[in-house]
Amino acid sequence: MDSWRAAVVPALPGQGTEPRIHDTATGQLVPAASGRTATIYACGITPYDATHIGHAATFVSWDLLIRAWRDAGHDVRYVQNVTDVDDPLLERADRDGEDWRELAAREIARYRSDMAALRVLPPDALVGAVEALPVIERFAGQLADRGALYELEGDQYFARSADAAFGTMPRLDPDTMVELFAERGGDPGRPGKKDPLDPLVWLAARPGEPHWPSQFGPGRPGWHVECAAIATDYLGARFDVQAGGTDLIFPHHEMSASHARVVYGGSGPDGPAFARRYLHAGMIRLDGEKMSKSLGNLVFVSALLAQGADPMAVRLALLAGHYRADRDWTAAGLAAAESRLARWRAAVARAGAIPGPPGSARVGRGTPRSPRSGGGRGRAGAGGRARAAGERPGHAGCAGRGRSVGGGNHRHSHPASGLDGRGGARPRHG
Ligand code: 5CA
Ligand code: ZN
Repeated sequence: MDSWRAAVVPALPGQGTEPRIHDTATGQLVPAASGRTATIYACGITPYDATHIGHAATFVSWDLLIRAWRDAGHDVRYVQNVTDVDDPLLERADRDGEDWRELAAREIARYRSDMAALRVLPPDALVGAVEALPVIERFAGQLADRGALYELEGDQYFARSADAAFGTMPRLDPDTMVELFAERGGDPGRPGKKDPLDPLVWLAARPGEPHWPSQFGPGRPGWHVECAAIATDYLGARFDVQAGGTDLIFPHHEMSASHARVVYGGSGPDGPAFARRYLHAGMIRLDGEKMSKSLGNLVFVSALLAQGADPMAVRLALLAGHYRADRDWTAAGLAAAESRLARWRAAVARAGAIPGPPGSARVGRGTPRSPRSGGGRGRAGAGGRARAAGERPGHAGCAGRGRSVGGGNHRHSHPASGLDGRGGARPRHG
């Protein structure tokens, strides 16, 4: 499906250092990419109640990594899905008496415009589950060929016993896995399953629900097989990073990885199939509670922007916290980001009035910007250094430079932050 228009990223002189990330699977801080072309699959939205500020925080975090990769000289291949058919979407459409396709289309449109406003760079491929049905069915067929599926009352389940490495990434004990599986869309208690943790791969058609013909009979795909199939079809059996919020560590990311290990191999010289690194963002809360569709305690990006919030301040408020930390969204945080942004813009405007030495990096000269690439109110002319006196960018405000993305204690400006600060010149070190 269509993605959204990319903001222009200024070309900065010099090269950033290799971004490193905390890998959930190992608990280690490791280089995020393994080759010149960095590859990332980010789990995308289920299109209802999107985009809330928790979604935005997560996608801004991946945007930061992608910019840092580019700054470090990588090409990036970025794929994201849209779960445009699944139980929660159908339940919401049913509750509101709306056609599920119309609900999805409206929410995807809103998501696209929110992402563009926040200057989040679009994925190279934004792939809906419905358009990817042939890919998903083919992948599920490969699971069946490996003997990893079994039928229960017409539904197809994945036997987790088919994957010797099942459960290694999240590093959780079995009881916790069952608990999380039940909380997050699984059905551990369904009678007849071989193992409580076996997930659905193909759900046979239910009356009144959408379904498509397939080798398993009419039905629709399960959630985990959707991401396993799309990620490996677009990025290959092995890719660098699988990204999502911490609520996806288990079961979703582990199930997708487990499916892929069965289809493409769980060992070998290149390591197990699927992601080399697992990257997870903390949960955004409102008044201490996880912001979630089911709780209904949502702050929408579109509502904030309609109320006049500067999208660059929203972005900066999100980047002011460490991406891995669970953290609260607050009006005070947004106000602090607004004033920080105003200080930065004023400093850039002042610096712009001072001619730099010949050959110095200049923003606003040779750094094209899109005509309407992210709102913002301040004005700033050409100028070199982007940091206001005494100002330190937020934790996640920069990446690379030998530090982890989102690692704190920075001493330089924010060349890769993606802020449309009208002052993105690379700071001169030394
Ligand atoms: N479609 C699936 C992934 S395949 C899904 O989880 N959709 S979602 O709309 O619920 O979430 C989209 C992304 O936002 C996921 O990475 C999820 O982990 C993240 N997310 C959801 N709620 C929050 C929150 N409160 N804070 C931070 N990230 C969140
Ligand atoms: Zn996913």
